[in-house]
Formats: sequence, C-alpha cells, structure tokens
Amino acid sequence: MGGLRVHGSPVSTATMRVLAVLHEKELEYDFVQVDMKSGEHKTDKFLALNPFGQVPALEDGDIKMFESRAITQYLAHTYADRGTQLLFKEPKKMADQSVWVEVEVHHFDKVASKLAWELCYKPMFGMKTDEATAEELKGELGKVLDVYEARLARTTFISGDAFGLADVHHAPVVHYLMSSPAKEVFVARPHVGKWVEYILSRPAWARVVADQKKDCARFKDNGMQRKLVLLFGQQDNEAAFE
Ligand SMILES: N[C@@H](CCC(=O)N[C@@H](CS)C(=O)NCC(=O)O)C(=O)O
Repeated sequence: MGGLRVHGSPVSTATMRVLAVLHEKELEYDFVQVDMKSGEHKTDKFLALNPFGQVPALEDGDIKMFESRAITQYLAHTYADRGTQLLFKEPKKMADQSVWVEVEVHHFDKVASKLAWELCYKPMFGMKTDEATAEELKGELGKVLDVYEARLARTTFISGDAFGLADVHHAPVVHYLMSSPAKEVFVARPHVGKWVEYILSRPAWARVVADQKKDCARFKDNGMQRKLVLLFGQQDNEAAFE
C-alpha cells in the first residue's frame, strides 16, 4: 500500500483538498513541503512533477500526477475499499456527483478562490485587500450560493443524500472564507450554513487543519503559522511561536 507522497504547501487550498481525501480514505502518506516562498515550485525538480509549477503533486509508487481534483478522483477510485466511500456507483447518483464536482470548479471555486485571495491570503502575505473587489466577489458568491441553497433544501449533501467527493472538494476554500467577513454569505443561507458546518466538522478535515499547524511549525515557518493563528483565531497556539 505504501509509497504515497504528497508534494505541497500546508497553506495551499489545492494541497489541503488532497490531504482531506487522504484522511477520509485513512491512507498513510509522506508530506513533502514545497518551499513556495523561495520558488521551489518553479525549479526543474518540481516541474518534473508538475510542468505548470503548481502544488500539489502526488506520487504513488510509479504513478506521478498533479491537479488536486484529478488526484482526489484517483485516490477515491484506487482506494475505494478504504475509509469513507466517496464515490457513487448507481447511475443517477453518479450523474449528480459528476455534475456537482464540475459545479465546484466552474461556479464555486471560480469566485470563491478569488475572494479567499482578497480576504484571507492577501492579509496573510502582508498585502492590502481590495475592498471593492471583495464586495463584488461576495455578491457573485451569493448568487452561486443561492443555487446551492435551493439544491441543499432538497438534498443533505451537495451531490445527493450521502457525503461524497463533491462535498470534500469545497472544504479548503470554505474553511478559509468561514474565517473571513465572507462567512455571512454562507450563514445567511440556512441550508448552506448547515452543510458548511458539517463538512468542516468531519474528523478528516480536523486532521488537515491540525497538520497544517504542525507542518508550519515543523518547517519553522513561524511567520506563516502566526498569520494562520491570526486568521483562524487559534490563540491557544501562540506558545508554539516561542
Ligand atoms: N488546478 C490546480 C490549481 C493548483 C494551484 O493553483 N496551486 C497554487 C497553490 S493553491 C499554486 O501552486 N500557486 C503557485 C503558482 O501558480 O505559481 C489544482 O487544483 O491542483
């Protein structure tokens, strides 16, 4: 079974998406921190793993791949008999799952990632949020979440009545935005609010968040760890900086 190795950054949402699935599937893996601050993701060594120079990348024995959602699909199929079942086989359920996996990429992430950049990443990297852009994106996200609200009034999870891959894919960006003023856009919609609460309360997700803290400390990135604490308000972690 061994040989799973994730190359990524603990603060990257795409990396966290892969880690969430690894934890849902209860798979052991090695985490190889890519130092994005020094541009390690643009070196020949990393470009051999992902020619687009982005994290994450996965190695599973001889298999090497990139693109977080391709990796999660690979893991969910290859390790179907492990941990949480994230795929649906029955045609109608599979059809719904395929639709909502795509909706996450083309409707939700398209807006939500830009908003997370404005409200979460820019402050983390010492940059100033463009408030007008953030407001505009919040409006756009609200329109996407209106569709989600109608959907989640009929189904418990985004692609149906069972938790699955489409739900997990949302967790990283939702996690960041729920710690920002964009939280109101989610909680103003009761079904969305309940769904978000559930996906962020998954034990697998809690492990991703705990690992993020540990990895920032392990790689002595206390500056980043402090910024994460400021972002997520985990004051109990202040001791880790000393
Ligand atoms: N579609 C890709 C996106 C990967 C991506 O955007 N990764 C970011 C970090 S979350 C990155 O490596 N950014 C650096 C860059 O683009 O140069 C995936 O899902 O894996």
